[in-house]
Amino acid sequence: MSSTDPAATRDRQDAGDFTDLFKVVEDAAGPQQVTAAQHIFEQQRSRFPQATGEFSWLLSGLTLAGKMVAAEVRRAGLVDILGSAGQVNVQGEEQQKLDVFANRALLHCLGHRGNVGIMASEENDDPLILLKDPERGKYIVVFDPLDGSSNIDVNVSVGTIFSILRREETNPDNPADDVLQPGDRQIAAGYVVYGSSTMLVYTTGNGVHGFTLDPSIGAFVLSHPSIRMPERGNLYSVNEANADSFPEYCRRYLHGLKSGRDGTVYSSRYIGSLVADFHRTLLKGGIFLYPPTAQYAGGKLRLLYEANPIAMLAEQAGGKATDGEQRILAIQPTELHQRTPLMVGSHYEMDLLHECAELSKPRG
Ligand code: AHM
Ligand code: MG
Repeated sequence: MSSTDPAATRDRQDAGDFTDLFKVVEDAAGPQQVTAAQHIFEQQRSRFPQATGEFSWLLSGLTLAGKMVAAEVRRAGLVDILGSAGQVNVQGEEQQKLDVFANRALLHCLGHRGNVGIMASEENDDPLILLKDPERGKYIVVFDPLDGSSNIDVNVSVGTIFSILRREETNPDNPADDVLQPGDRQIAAGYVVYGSSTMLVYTTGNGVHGFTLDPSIGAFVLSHPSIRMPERGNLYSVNEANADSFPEYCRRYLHGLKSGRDGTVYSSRYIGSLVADFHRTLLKGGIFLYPPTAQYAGGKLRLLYEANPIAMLAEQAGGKATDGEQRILAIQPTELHQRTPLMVGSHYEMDLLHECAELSKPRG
């Protein structure tokens, strides 16, 4: 039967399929900007027709928190001036440091969704158990509220990173341990980067999509649909001040890139904010590395709320992420604030790194 048949249209709408209705609206209104809220809802509707909308509701809590933090980051210089004059603002309230503000914004926006069972943040020692009943609190959200916050004072990009897990009640006596799931079990991951513009980049396991905050309407607008990381790049990103204590295979690898022996002239870029360094790597290709160092023998970055979400985004965009030995997403965490080495980037550069690591292993 034709899709214009009124009875068939009615049946579809009764079944919750409003495609015809949306088409009528689009024909009448012309092409419109797609907001993050619309995109999230559409993705859920088309992939999980039985979905209740709860997950979209949860994600909208994250976009709201992102907007609140973006607004505060924009005022950061002014807040500092007021803060230095006695740490009290004009309303008589104590000034909050931005990372404390960002943490509170996320806890507030997610804590009231009604479906988040556990939240865990870089800023809190222990996970926060909101709903003990896993049927009601069926999601776990883990986040770094303001990654790279030491860069705030010098006006350099910072970001918020998040990872969403389904609550699998495996530890009834100690629900906090439900957070300790390998990255492969993430059902969504993303970040907001507060840069020259504010961008939200997220995945629910169906590609990676980027949205730019349009301050004039206060909405994230789809600007980078279905992002693919280039197969190969010409940038590497690492804190070279630590190079003397990197594992030997990393030093050899970097030396190889710099030598130009495979015909590519590499440049180095290092911001010191993981979100910003990864965002560039995602769009331009190449590699980001934070290997083990003398100071951080097990790596510096945190597995659950830095490496895991970044690794899911990288893989969804066609790139790779490892700790030098195995896929980041395969690591079984044992602690909430566990650290890991992180190497993430384009296929070509990651395969080359893998070859160097294999060559360095003792033959036996
Ligand atoms: P933070 O979460 O306390 O801000 O620390 C993590 C940051 C990452 O954003 C960045 O990749 C790394 O630390 C930079 O470390 P270093 O200054 O040692 O190069
Ligand atoms: Mg961080």
